Amino acid sequence: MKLIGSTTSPYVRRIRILLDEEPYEFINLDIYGEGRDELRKNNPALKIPVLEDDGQEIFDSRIIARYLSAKQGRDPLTWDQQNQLTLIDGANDSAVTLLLSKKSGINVEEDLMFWNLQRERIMMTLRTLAAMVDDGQFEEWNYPSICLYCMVDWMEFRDLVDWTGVESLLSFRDSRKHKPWVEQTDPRQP
Ligand SMILES: N[C@@H](CCC(=O)N[C@@H](CS)C(=O)NCC(=O)O)C(=O)O
Repeated sequence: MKLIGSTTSPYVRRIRILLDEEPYEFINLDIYGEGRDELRKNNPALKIPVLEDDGQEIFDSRIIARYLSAKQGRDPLTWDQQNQLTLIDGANDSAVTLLLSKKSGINVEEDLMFWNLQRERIMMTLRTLAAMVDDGQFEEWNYPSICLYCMVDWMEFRDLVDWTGVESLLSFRDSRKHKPWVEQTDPRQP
């Protein structure tokens, strides 16, 4: 099994944590630099992660998680858990858009419809997820919790969010820092 990704991507990190003790090769690419040709060869959508297993290529972390879950004979996620993933992915995608825009030299703090929509989605989603954390919905260390952890930790690492009013998310993150594979996959490490 081979996982193509990067050490900084929150979508790749969730799969690395999910893979746990599973033996696999990790290909760490700089997708905006010298690793781009390799990415072009592996995913026409030009996104990471990509999983390769027994000649089968799988794109998108959500589908990779489904593939691994089926392979390991685990129960599928409930509809409520699927909704949690949709919320996490929505906020995470908007945050990636903000980061790439910033890296392109765009001022994302400007009062423009597109940036306002991204910021509104991020904050509304984070408030909903914080309430779910307070309600005990992320107590179990399962795939939705892993995804929430990776998103919160990445947003803090990239300094993309004002955490006022959603501090529960940081407490959630802080209390799970020592879970298996979390420290080894910290994006702050080289
Ligand atoms: N829905 C995808 C999102 C993956 C994604 O956006 N990955 C980012 C890295 S954090 C990426 O490859 N971005 C490249 C780009 O947007 O050009 C998944 O869950 O795998």
